[in-house]
Amino acid sequence: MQEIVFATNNSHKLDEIRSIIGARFKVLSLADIGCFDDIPETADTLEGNALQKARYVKEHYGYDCFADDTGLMVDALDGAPGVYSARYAGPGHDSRANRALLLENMLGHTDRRARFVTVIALIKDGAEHTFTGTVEGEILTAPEGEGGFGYDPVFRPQGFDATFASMSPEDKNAISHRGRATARLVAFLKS
Ligand code: ITT
Repeated sequence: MQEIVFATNNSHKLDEIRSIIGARFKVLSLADIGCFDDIPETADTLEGNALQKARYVKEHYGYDCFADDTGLMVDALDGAPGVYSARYAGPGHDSRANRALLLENMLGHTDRRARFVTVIALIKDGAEHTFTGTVEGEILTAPEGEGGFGYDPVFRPQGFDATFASMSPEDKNAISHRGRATARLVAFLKS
């Protein structure tokens, strides 16, 4: 089976990607290759950050790999938290605080439209490629559901009654930003 490194420190992302492409590729984690670094993520675009993470692993560890960067773009907040989604409520990755700040900033807004965007950057055989996936939806006024991670409890995808956090992992992956970007990655890897 072909091996590929997924450059992420987010175990939820790793689980999602493995359940999407695990049958075809052996997806190695950063721990699997002995990388415990705090990989810099200092670009101001999703694509820039995804490339930065993938290049770091290639340069320092020599593996072909891919990385994703994801943002939640909220129309009423002029696209925030966007590329700063991970640290919206301050340094660190406190999803509960990020969700609370988002709901607070959305108080009084009737336009609840938002979208998740994932950009996956792949470095393979000396070339760089990017794949994007998007899902439209809206921000609820209170969290719903126990599953998922990050902003999932406050995001309801268009055409569904449930938040991502209320869906099974399979149902989320079938329509999600990461699921769509991953489908493009897989199509490329197969071609
Ligand atoms: P890596 O950079 O190590 O991959 P991260 O958690 O920092 O992991 P991102 O910068 O891509 O990942 O994530 C941006 C934020 O968006 C972060 O707060 C995540 O919890 C959240 N997020 C990412 N994917 C999500 C998803 O599918 N559903 C809900 N929230 C998500």
